[in-house]
Amino acid sequence: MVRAQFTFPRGFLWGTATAAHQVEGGNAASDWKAWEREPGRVLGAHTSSRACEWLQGRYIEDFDRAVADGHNALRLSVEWARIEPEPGRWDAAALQFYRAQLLALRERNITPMVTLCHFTQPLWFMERGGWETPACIQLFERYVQKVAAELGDLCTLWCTINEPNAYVFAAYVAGVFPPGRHNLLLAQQVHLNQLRAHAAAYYALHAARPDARVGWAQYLRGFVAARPGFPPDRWAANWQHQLFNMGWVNAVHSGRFRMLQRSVPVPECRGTCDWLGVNYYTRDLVAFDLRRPFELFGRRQYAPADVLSENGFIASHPAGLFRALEEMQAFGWPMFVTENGVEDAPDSMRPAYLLEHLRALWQAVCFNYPVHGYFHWSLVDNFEWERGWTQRFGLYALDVETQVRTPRRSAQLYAEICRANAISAETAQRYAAPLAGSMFPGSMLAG
Ligand code: IFM
Repeated sequence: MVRAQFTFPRGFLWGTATAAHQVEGGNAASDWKAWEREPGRVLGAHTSSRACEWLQGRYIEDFDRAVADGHNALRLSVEWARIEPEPGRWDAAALQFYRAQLLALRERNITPMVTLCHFTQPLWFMERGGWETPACIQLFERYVQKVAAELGDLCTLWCTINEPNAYVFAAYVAGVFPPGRHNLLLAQQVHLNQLRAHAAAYYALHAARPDARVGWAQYLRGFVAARPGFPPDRWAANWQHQLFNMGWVNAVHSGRFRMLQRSVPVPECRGTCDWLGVNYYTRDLVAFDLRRPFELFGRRQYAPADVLSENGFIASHPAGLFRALEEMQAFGWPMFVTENGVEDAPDSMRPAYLLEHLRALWQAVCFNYPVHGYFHWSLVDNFEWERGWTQRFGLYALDVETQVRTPRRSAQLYAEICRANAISAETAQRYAAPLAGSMFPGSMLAG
């Protein structure tokens, strides 16, 4: 067999991404803990409960798994509600808990990337109006200053806010995240306030640590006109793309934030990006639909021929990852793929999904797009928000009761890629034989 392989640049970061609320457990002072207690909020009345027991120290065994699998980076988040359970009161034990995590990563030569806000907030913050009022900017800044002072010596890569667009959609449009609102105008205000809070965090981190490299993780979803020859579909797809995907990106680039009814100057946000995180999972076909004002008159659906994940949540479209990176590289920022993955308990789709998305990533690297790492979502199955434990994104399967982790085949596949810093034809052949021929065309796989 020809020993063909797609090789990544030296020093490329390979890891997984996690979020505090989804893996730690016992997150008592957060808005999500309260939300989970309300009937009907989470599928099957599931709760995060002990999650993956990182709070009890199981992060150590998970970091050991990561290092054994050849990962050299890991993205995790710190929990604001744990660090500041009451306004202005800092919890020393919580800060110590995160210091211990970062030290454990350093001992294993794993580069940490720390997210400061991943979908959860302290309950007290939300009771004061949360991100709806401009006061959120100083409150977030104060929290970030504290984290930078306490943890800044242990981390360089900082992600201010995870997927602000997905958060705003879930919490203020679809109403499936706390505070469960359905208000487009408020959604835009929250998006703007978070953007300003991001900028304040950017400067706070740089003031505390000149070596800090600060970005955010942008959820980028593909939006494609369902009927490309039908202008209203193209209009609806473009609107969704501009407002959902590009709002923050354009604002940080230009210093102007575009809202539905106007555009707002945000000069303080301009340039607050040392790197851009791309979270890419899937793409939609968008059809114009007057009955969907909340979704900007676009009805989103997967194409009939799409390969869908276990619960139909994700359609595999690796070309969308390439396209996202292509569009983003025009801004000139270094990039990481900060999330990508698929819910798939039986691991029947994940090997091909992973291989095809990594090939798309490799193509982007070959085009000299400045992508410096990839973080798979996720290391171990974890609490998937309003879908509870019904969706399994882990390279390792989790038995929530016993906390036993079992590697899926994809854990091995990903480990081979991380260790080699490359995807070989032989690896593709072993994990996704039907795909290998198209990934490595010609006769090289024969014999
Ligand atoms: O689990 C989430 C994560 O918290 C944010 N990005 C998408 C993931 C999978 O749905």
